[in-house]
Amino acid sequence: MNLLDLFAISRRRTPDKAALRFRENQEETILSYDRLFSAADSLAAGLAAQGLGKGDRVAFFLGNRPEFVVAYLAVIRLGAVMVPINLAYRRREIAHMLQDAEPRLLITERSLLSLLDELEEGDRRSLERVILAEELEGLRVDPARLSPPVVGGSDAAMLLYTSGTTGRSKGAVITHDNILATVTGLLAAWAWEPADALLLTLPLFHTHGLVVGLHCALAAGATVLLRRRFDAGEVATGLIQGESTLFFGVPTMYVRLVEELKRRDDRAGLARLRLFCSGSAPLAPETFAAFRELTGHDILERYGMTETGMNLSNPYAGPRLPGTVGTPLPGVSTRIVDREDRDLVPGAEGDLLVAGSNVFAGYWRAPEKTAESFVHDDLGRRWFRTGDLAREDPATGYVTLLGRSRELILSGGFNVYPREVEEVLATFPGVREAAVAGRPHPEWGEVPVAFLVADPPLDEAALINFCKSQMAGFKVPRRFELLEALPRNALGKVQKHLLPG
Ligand code: MLC
Ligand code: AMP
Repeated sequence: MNLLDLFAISRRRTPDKAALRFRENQEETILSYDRLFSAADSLAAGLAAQGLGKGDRVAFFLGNRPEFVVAYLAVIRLGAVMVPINLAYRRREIAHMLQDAEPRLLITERSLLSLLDELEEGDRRSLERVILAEELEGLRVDPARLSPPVVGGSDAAMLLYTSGTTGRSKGAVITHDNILATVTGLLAAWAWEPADALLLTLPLFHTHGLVVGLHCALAAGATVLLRRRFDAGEVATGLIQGESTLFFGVPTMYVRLVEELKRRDDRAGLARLRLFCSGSAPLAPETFAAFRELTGHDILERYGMTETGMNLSNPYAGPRLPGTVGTPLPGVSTRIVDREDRDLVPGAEGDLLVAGSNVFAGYWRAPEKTAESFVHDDLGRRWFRTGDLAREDPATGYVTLLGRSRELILSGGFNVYPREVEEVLATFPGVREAAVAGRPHPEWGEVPVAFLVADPPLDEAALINFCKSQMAGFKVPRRFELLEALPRNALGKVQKHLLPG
C-alpha cells in the first residue's frame, strides 16, 4: 500500500467534496477531491513524459498554495521524492540541500526567484529544470498515458532536512509506510471524520503542516482550509466565523492567538470547533490555561519529530494535562533509558527512545549518522534516539518532556542548531570564538543568544547583517555578549551551562 491508496478512498467516496480551499486576497480556489487528484494525475503524466521517475528527487521551494499540493501528489504518484525547503532559508542553506539531495527538478514561484538567483552554478548542478508554480498547469497531459503506480510502502516519499547533532542538516528519508503509520494513528487517536475542516496556516515544508495537517485531512476525506501564512487576526476571525472544526499550531501561534482573542468579544463562535492541537515545541501551561479561560477548549498537546512523525499525544477523550505530551500513539512504542541504554523505572528521568513503523528509514547517504541514531535491543528491534529527555508519570503513564540531551534551540517551532550558527559567526572578521545557546522568550519559546570572544571594536550591526545574509532570520542570535574567554573544561570543551543567563 502507498499513500495514494489511502487518499483514493476519499476520492472514490466523495469526488465532488472540497478537498482543498485556498484563500488569498479575498479570492478562493476550491479543488474537489476529484479535481485535485485528476490534476495530480495529469501533472504526473506530464512529469513522467519529461523523464521523471521513481527515486528522483524534486525540490519544492514553494509557499502554501494549491499547486504545492497538486505537485506533491504528482511527485509521489511517480514514486519520486519531494524535498521541501524552508522559505526562510538563504543561499548557503539552500545550496547545501540542493548539493546533498541532488534533485532533478526544482518547483518554485516567481516571488522567490531572486533568492535562487543568488545560487552558484555548482549549487544547482543536479537541476535539469526550474519550474514555476504558475507553469505547472501547462505541463499537464492526458493521464491515460500514465503507467500504473510503481510505488510500495517502503519507497521514499519525501526527504525532510533536519540537523540532528551536527551543524550541517541531513535528509531524513521518510517512506510511504512511515507516513501511513503516523496518519492512521492520528486518524484514530483524534477521531478525524469526513465532516472535519482544518484551518491550516502551518508551512507545508515541515512535517507538522504537511503530514499531521494535509495528509490526515486528505486521508479522512475532510477539507483543508489552506492559508498562505499565519496571521493571528485573520485566524481568530476565521475560527470564530468560519467552517473549521480543527486548528493545529505551534505554541507561538497560540501565544499570539491568546493576545488576539483577549481583544475580541465575539468569541462564542469558537464553541463550534472540535479540537485545537499544539506541537513542535513545548506549550507553556500558562498558555494552555489562558486559552481554556478564553475559549473553553483544552489544547491537545502532542509530540513528534521530523524523523519519526508523531509519537505521543494527549487523549482526545480524556484529560489533557498541560506540561505533558500524553501517551504513545497507536503503533508507537517508547522507552526511557539511562546513558547506557538501560530501561529506567517509571518516574525516572532519562533519554526517550521510540520504535514503530512511523520511524524513518535513515539519513540520506549517511549510514554512519543513521547507525549512531539507533539502539538495537535483544530482539533486534530498532529504537530511535530522539535526543529528548523525558519522564513517565508512574500513576497516569503520561510523559513529560524535560529538555534535550542534544543541543537544539526551538524557536517558534523552527529548529536552530547552535553549532551551525557558531560556525557562521566564526567566519566574521574579528570573531575569535563563538558559543550559541538558547534563552527563554515569551513569544518564541526560546531564542538563540551568542557569546563571543572578539577583537574590539566589534561592529554589531555589520555582524547582524552578515548573519542575515548567511542564514534564515530565525537562526540569527537575538543578543550578542562579549566575553574575555569562553568557559571551557580541562579538555577544552565549551561548558555551555556556565555561560551567562
Ligand atoms: C519568523 N521569525 C522568527 C520565527 N519565524 N523568529 C524566530 N523564530 C521563528 N519561528 C522572524 C523572521 O525572521 C522575521 O524577522 C520576523 O519574525 C517576521 O517573519 P515572518 O515570517 O513574517 O514571521 P511570522 O509569519 O510571524 O512567523 C511566525 C510563525 C512561524 C510562528 C507563524 O515561525 C511559523 O510558521 N512557525 C511554524 C514552524 C513549524 O511549522 N514547525 C514545525 C516543524 S515540524 P526579521 O528580523 O527577519 O524581520 C516539528 C515536528 C513536530 O517540529 O513535532 O511537529
Ligand atoms: P524537528 O526536528 O523540527 O522535527 O523537531 C522535533 C523536536 O521538537 C523534538 O525532538 C522535540 O524536541 C520538539 N517537540 C516537538 N513537539 C514537542 C512538544 N509537544 N513539546 C516539547 N517539544 C516538542
